Amino acid sequence: TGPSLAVVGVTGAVGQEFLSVLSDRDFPFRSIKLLASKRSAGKSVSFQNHSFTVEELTADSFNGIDIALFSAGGSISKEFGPIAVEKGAIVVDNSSAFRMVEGVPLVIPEVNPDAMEGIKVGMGRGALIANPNCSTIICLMAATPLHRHAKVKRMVVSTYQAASGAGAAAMHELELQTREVLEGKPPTCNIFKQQYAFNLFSHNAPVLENGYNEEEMKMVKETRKIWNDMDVKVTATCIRVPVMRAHAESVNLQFEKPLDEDTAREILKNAPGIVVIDDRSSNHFPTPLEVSNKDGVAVGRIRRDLSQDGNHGLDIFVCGDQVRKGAALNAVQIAEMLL
Ligand code: 11C
Repeated sequence: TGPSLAVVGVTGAVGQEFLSVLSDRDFPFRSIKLLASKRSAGKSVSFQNHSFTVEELTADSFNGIDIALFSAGGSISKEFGPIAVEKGAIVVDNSSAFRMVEGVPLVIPEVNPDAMEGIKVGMGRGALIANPNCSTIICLMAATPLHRHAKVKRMVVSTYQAASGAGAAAMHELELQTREVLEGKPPTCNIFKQQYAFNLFSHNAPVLENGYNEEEMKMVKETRKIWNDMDVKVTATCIRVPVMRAHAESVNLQFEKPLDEDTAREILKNAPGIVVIDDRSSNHFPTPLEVSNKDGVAVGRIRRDLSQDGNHGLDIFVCGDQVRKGAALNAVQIAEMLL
């Protein structure tokens, strides 16, 4: 029993994580179709102790599908997302293709579940729901409970983003380069144009005319849409660091109403999906390694921003698994709300 599922882009890092998360959460389904490009079709993928053959993604793939989880890049989503919807599937899309399209809910279940109200399996038509960018999800998981309490006026984010955000090939490149550099060999640069191991650099997304890169502008625009607040001021600097699969973010918040750090810590301790790691005496705060392969987003370094008047500013440091809460877990949580 349960819906019929399709996973599009199953051989990618997020695609594989979809399968782990579906298993871990005992997601109910009556059938599952594993889809990928022609290049990967025919490969066998193991899932819940069964071997599945990856099928080639075509327009016919979505006949009879209730929920389709997409993570195969924006162009595949643009081509096949609308076809799946036309055939009656509810598409949860991990790409940036539809995020800013009016009428397409952009959802973090802990933050704005209301945005997808009324969309359910069995409602008799297909629909599109977008999964936000990983950096946005991880940031807003921590910022939203505070925003609800004291209303954020301005948010300044600096990210330290892992290799996984650029896919399985980038993770492989980081590992390979690390070995090469240690062995005194020149590093192989296929995915990134510069040395990644033992280095860091501005996010690889294209730089726009305003000087921001696309990743940074996603944080600005997606935050406004998710919070349904076109006035909130957001600025971001996104950096790629040589970490395998969890993003870290420094977030500076300016509030409309006062919010002291003890109250903020209590709010965060009670927030769904958040783990507070904020031990000043032992200098123990969130790290990417501690959240890797975990569902929870960790928050620490919770402190008053001394540069702001009274209790109107806070600094926090956030870490979350990019592949899990930043992508696959968030999408599967959305799918759970469709049942
Ligand atoms: C990264 N956030 O870490 C990117 C990857 O819009 O879904 C995901 C890009 C997106 O590099």
